[in-house]
Amino acid sequence: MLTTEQIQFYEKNGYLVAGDIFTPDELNRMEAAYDDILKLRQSKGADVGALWGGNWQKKYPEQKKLLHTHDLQAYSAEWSRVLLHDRFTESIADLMGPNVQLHHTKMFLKPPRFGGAFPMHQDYHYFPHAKDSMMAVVIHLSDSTEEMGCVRVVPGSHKLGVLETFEAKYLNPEEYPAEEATPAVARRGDVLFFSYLTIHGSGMNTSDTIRKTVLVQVRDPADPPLQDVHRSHSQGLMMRGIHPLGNEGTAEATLEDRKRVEVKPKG
Ligand SMILES: O=C(O)CCC(=O)C(=O)O
Repeated sequence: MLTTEQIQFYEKNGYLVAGDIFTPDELNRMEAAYDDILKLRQSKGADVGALWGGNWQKKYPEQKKLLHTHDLQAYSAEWSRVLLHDRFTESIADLMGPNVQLHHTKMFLKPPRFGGAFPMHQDYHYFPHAKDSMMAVVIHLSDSTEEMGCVRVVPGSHKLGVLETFEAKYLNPEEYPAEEATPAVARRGDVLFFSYLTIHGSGMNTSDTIRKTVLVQVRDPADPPLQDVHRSHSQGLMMRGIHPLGNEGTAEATLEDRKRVEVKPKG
């Protein structure tokens, strides 16, 4: 359970790093399953390399691709279990409210010696929702220091609303320099929560150590999507609580269904 101070910190800053959610044994199993998923995907010839396109990359000429795979729960029961893990979902509910629904999962492995960076952005632009309940929950399977390219956030930026994007859905790097953002340094096992309106990105991994994370994107089930985009495996799974609307307004519903739900389009 998160403390009142942690909840207040999240409300004020739009992000929070918290520990003591997973046990060392659980983390070992989660990491072993993470490694197995990546090996399996690579052995099947899947393209697991990712790097965000656009001119922002010119600043990082030496950067390598990240390794990346969506939908961990489609490959591993260990990761399906994480989605229903009591302390994990309880900590999300402490910040979001009692009902927590899955949007998608993805892993990132940032290789040592110049594993790729992320330009500063808001996740809103990838999957806009009516009530902005959407939150990223990043589970750290390794430490994540500044040198390792930890996530960086702009505290309080979730209160700025939806910002204009620049090139490929990121924010103007001149206006929002990654170096000036706050490093969300984390230790193995720590969980980073941030709103999909919080401005964030990350630097390259310039260290000799691999950075391993899994990002679980979650929402309140009563918060309908504004566009039919970014569907993924198990989307709509209830991770905690109940779905107060039934199917209506969820990713499984058709756009026609969603039109019946009162939504407030963003400007
Ligand atoms: O893991 C990172 O370094 C950043 C991830 C991120 O910004 C995202 O997936 O939106």
